[in-house]
Amino acid sequence: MVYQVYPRSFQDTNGDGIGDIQGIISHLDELQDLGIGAVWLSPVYPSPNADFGYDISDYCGINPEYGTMADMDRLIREAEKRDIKIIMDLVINHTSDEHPWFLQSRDKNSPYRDYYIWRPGRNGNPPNNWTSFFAEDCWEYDEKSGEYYLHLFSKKQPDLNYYNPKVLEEVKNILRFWLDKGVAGFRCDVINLLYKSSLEDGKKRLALTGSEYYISQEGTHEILRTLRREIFDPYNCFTVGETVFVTPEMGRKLCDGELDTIFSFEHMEVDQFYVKWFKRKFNAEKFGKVISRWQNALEWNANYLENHDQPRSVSRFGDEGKYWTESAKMLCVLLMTLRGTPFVYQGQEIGMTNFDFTSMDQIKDVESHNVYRLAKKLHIPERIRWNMIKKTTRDNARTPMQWNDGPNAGFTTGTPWLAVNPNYNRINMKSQINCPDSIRNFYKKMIEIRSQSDVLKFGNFEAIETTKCLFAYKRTYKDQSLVTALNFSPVEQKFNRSGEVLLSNYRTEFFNGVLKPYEAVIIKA
Ligand code: TEU
Ligand code: CA
Repeated sequence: MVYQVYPRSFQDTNGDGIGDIQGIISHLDELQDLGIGAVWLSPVYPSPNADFGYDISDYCGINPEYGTMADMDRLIREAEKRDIKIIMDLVINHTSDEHPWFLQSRDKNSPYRDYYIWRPGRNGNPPNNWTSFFAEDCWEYDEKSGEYYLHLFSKKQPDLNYYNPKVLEEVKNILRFWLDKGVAGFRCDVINLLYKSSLEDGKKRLALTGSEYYISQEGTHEILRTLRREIFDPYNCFTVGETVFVTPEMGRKLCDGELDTIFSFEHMEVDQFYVKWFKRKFNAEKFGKVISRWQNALEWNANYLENHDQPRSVSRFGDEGKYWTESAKMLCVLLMTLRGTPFVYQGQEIGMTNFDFTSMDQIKDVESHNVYRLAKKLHIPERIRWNMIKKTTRDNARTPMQWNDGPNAGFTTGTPWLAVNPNYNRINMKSQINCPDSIRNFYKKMIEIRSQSDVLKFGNFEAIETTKCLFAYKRTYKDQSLVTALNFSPVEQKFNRSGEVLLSNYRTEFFNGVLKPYEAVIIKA
């Protein structure tokens, strides 16, 4: 089981309002107590923070805001003492525009020119019609050399050029550097986009024109097979790919001799119209069907309901009001009873919710600002524009971790870089850690049950029932089976089975056919 830490928002120890590595170390005991096997650290490398660490200016350093390399070494050692592995974030589709490679690349005659993708314009326009993930042009003109560079994300994140074999050599060195330090693996950022097979105009789309030339191309598969052979296998290192717009077929290929597993996105898309900014009502039936399809498609999934890019799951798929506790626990059961590696995002284990943002200046994320600007350009009315951002902004997940009911939820003694959710009086770690019925301790219990159950770890998956309100499935290993039934609604639901309960968010005894609001049951079958 992997626990994702977003270091900037986890725990500040020196009062600058920014989480740091010492802060992570200070909570390792609690994480061990929760029962986790690994921590995935969102980027801690030096970065100008255009995209808070996903724009890296030095792959083998530590951002001074977060501490020093000595702190990092200590974190690895302290985690190891507690049997916790460290997984680093590997961001190699792009660097920061302040990375020394890029600074030199701006000079046409530099040996670094070909580290990036430079092209002349077309009659004063960009080289092609592609659009970026962050709602802006994906070509930026550079005065210095009179050409454009490609950036699929912000203009401060120029894409690397994998036609240049030197780039992959650099990547191998970065991987060796961290593996030699004792990290156990990598979460590989947008790893299915590395290789751009052509730079011609793409088919016009509402979002991501050009993507047919860079999503899961053969060149990317080749790169991953090389890394697997030369680095991942020799170091016995774990890899999970973040693979956007991946289909089951692409996923199978990426997990065959390339990565160990991948994050797919389809289940994050059931509450949207075409792009994530246009939200629609959550549909549990669709959700269950998508999850089942992926459970069957891959040998081993990376299961998640939250991360630093997604709004909070209890606000989205559960009920942050009346059934807050019940629905947060129900989602925990879902995550922990699927086949694959469960990933829990910081704060998910205490049921943290979305933030009630009231204005754009509370929001720090570059993506949100770009989308807001674009929506204005497209004359989308202010009320709609604001609603888009408020519900979907990635900052919903990035507000500081709520440790206690003291000032700033115990995150910092200074001014937090992003506002703390005012509900920290009600939702915080301290109030939950010693309360046996809390969401946090439900996670702990569920993690323990999972770790002791061969059925939950190794069993196959079979969907039983998927309706508007109910999702039920069976896991089987050898001659043992467990049935999980989840009620995604505030109304009682019939589920025609009975049996002894292994775990539920309502009962300890026998299940007899009726699920309470947002109830989850695991039944011995
Ligand atoms: O995200 C890739 C990605 O495509 C999205 O999920 C992204 O969050 C965006 O919202 C798309 O609309 C990864 C990282 O997780 C993200 O934090 C980075 O900003 C991005 O790559 C660029 O490195
Ligand atoms: Ca700090």
